[in-house]
Amino acid sequence: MSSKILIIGAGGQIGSELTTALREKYGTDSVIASDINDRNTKMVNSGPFEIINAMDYDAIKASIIANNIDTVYLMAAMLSATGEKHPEKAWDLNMNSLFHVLNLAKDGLLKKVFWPSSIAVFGPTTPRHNTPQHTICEPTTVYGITKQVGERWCEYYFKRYGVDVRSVRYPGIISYKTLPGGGTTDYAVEIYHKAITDGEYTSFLSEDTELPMMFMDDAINATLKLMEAPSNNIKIRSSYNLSAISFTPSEIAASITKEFPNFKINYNPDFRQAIADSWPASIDDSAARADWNWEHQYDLTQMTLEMLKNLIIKYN
Ligand code: AKB
Repeated sequence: MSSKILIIGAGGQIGSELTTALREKYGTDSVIASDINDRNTKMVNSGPFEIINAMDYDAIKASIIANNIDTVYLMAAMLSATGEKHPEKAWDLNMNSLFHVLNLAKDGLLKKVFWPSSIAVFGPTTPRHNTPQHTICEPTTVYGITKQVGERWCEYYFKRYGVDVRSVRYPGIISYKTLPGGGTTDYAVEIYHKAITDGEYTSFLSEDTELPMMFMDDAINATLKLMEAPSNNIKIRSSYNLSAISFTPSEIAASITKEFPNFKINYNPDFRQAIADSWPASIDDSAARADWNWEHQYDLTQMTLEMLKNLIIKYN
């Protein structure tokens, strides 16, 4: 029998593109999208959709039973920048939703779970360059703390209860189809929009802040690949390092200037600078490449061309 999937947080940046990809792969009716509201109308109208609050255990359980779900992608989370404004809410949302899904899997209602972690699990004491899979993790944001603790719980549920939970540590994800919400890496999406609409952009990170990033297509491919890999190949049950490209605001601006010579970038760092300064500049993801054949496709130049080409169409 083919798998029946529930995506929690399907209206968000990664969730919405993941829903489309999973529907293309497994069929529209096999993938139930859910979110706390129906604001993402494209998502709501593109196939089965339910309103589910990720903190509502009963609602998640009812949907799993009613729809014969065997796999959950838990994409709802409060990200790093918003999390610093609402630390307790970030803790409640990010941890409770994870426990609900892990417990439903432990109770035999699910066969497989995907839960995203983040480069935010690392902190200022982590080696900044080519950050290893296993290293010091002393995150300084509440978002990073929830992801680090979540990773420990995922591994615990796998070892203690045999829950098939899989995870990657996403870097900043860049897409022309959906906007990110409340992250520190959001500048790398905003800059492309502003290049088209205003011809200039004021970055909230300083010009030489290098962070790990990835084009959305690569992030979706990684997610699908990880979830399709035979269980025995998944040697890491906390979360896999995942890497594609690293760049600074001045480097992404230079890649835009190649296409739009008049594009201008200004710098006005805000509270997000301190978050970015606590994160790695580049990531060693050799374990993901070895265990489930992960490889990325897009470099900075290819990503910039793809972003600009599609945003020109969108704004015209
Ligand atoms: C954020 O900036 O908070 C996220 C992330 C790196 O997890 N994009």
